[in-house]
Amino acid sequence: MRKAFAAALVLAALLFGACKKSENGVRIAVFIPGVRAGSAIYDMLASGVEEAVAEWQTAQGKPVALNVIEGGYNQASWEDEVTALAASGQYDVIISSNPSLPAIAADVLEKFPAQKFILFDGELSGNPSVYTLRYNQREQGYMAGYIAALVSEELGGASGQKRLGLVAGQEYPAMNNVILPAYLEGAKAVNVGYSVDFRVLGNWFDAQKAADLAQDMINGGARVILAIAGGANEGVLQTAAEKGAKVVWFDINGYALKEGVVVGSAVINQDKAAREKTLAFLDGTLPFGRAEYAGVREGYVDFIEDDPVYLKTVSEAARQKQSALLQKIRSDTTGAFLGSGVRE
Ligand code: RBF
Repeated sequence: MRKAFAAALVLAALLFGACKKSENGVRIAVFIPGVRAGSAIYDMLASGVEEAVAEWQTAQGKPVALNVIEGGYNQASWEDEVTALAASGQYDVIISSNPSLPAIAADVLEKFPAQKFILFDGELSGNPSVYTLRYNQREQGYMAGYIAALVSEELGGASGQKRLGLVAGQEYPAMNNVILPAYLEGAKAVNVGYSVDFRVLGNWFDAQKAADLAQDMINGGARVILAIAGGANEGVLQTAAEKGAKVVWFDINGYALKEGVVVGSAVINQDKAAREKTLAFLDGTLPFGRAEYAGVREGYVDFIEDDPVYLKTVSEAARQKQSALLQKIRSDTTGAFLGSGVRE
């Protein structure tokens, strides 16, 4: 049934779309593997490409057609959806962001080898049709763990429980092998006694279940929780606000989302990356075939420490320590401190 549906999609795309490519200039598809609203990593992807397209059109006076397609939460359908986009022949490039996209793109390319892909938050090298940019999430996770533990120390006092929370939408290699261990490592740099209560939601949208998990973690002694569950993060914020717990935000600046509750923002500048790489594609200078890896020193991973809400919410002592960590990562040009990190 699924195969028949995919075949029908492909056929329809071939019949109706094949002759349109480049008739009116460059055509770009942004494939959101999920839903844009509530998932900052996807919203940054789309807005970065949108910015690049607007800039390029203004500067060059040439039209660029941009189509942003939401793939939805059914991950089993993503490959069919990307296949249909490639089969349509309508797009000079498909731009997306997810650790699972490189494998999907590689499969699609076996059938449609002319398709080009720009993929963020994933990694694939040596395929001449694919450019990838993966972020150093060891740095991102470590900075989140460090601030979480600094704040937890102040909330719990010297004898307080040394337990932090992490809610993830699902388990995946970058989470289990990079983000979670780095979060713990950062916390242990504050005090070796820290452990992480790691909870998995099973989806990226169920705010009620995320709220319940947060409640459970708080009951278990966690005072600070890192939220990496897309649209469901809202539930973590709500529970933390009600119970006097704190939240560390990931991917974007989250301080203003719940003033006084969000105590850290370890961010990825995916909007900047999407803008730059789309412009490079339009210029014809994007190095297809390459897998790039970038973090704090390259300007794609950061910790927001100049937000007035952060200044108000977090003690000066904790902020100074966090700032010193950021400086240490910035000046770690030899990779002696965090290095490039474990990537798998
Ligand atoms: N992150 C989100 O914010 N929203 C999502 O819908 C989402 N879906 C994902 C689906 C899969 C299969 C995988 C592997 C990851 C997903 N992520 C999602 C996590 C995302 O790739 C990234 O790890 C986090 O945003 C932290 O930077």
